[in-house]
Amino acid sequence: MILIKLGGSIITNKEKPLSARKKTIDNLSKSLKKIKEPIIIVHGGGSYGHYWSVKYDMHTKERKYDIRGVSIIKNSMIELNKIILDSLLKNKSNPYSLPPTDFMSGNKPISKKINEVKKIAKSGLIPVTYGDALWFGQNKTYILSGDKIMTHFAKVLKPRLCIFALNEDGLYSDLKSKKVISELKGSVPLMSENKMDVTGGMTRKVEEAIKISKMGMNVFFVNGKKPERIVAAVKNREFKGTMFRGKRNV
Ligand code: IP8
Repeated sequence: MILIKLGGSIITNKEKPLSARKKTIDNLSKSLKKIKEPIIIVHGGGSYGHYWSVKYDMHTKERKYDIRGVSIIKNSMIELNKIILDSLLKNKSNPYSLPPTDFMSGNKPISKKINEVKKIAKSGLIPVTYGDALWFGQNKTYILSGDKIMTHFAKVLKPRLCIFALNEDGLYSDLKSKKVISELKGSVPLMSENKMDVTGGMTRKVEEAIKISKMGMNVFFVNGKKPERIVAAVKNREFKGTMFRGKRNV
């Protein structure tokens, strides 16, 4: 079982509201078709969900946000999800759209439901879920990041590998030379942040990757614009990107 997060910055142009990178998505779909083991896809919000979250000042903290914003954010994520599903279908995969309301109750993941997702993936369908605006309770709502979903799923499903497809070659040891850290041990370099991102961008990804690797699983950061690198990593051929080696009790 492989868990793959398609980052919002790879599937959309974050500089331009509501712009999906359809060609990149198609290339990803074509490569993912070459993976012959069960996969689950999680995707981010990019210039869909994040654009509206910034506009309506909605964040990851559970609060009473503008219900108009909640509705519009949710709607935009369905639109982006549909673009991913259409691309997978067109490229002969069988996606199974899975809104996070199917496995979340408030801000808690429902293990029983997540275990069912594994069965869906094993049947040959590809569950495709995404970061979203969610109901919390008592008129409060919040933004659930796709990166958090990765951790929730990893904890229950124990995938063989967790992949984050990014708009970069991996984590850089310094931003100037763009030298990629091939394996991460110890401290994490500082990262610049994007104001377009309400869920914390790269910092959040690294945090979740560290959590997952501490649970014992390997996490791999790879450039989603070079989807053949995803296939090579899954087939254990070559790891061109940044690997967070799974270790327990660190
Ligand atoms: O891009 C956030 O998901 P992420 C989705 O995975 C929304 O952090 C609605 C902003």
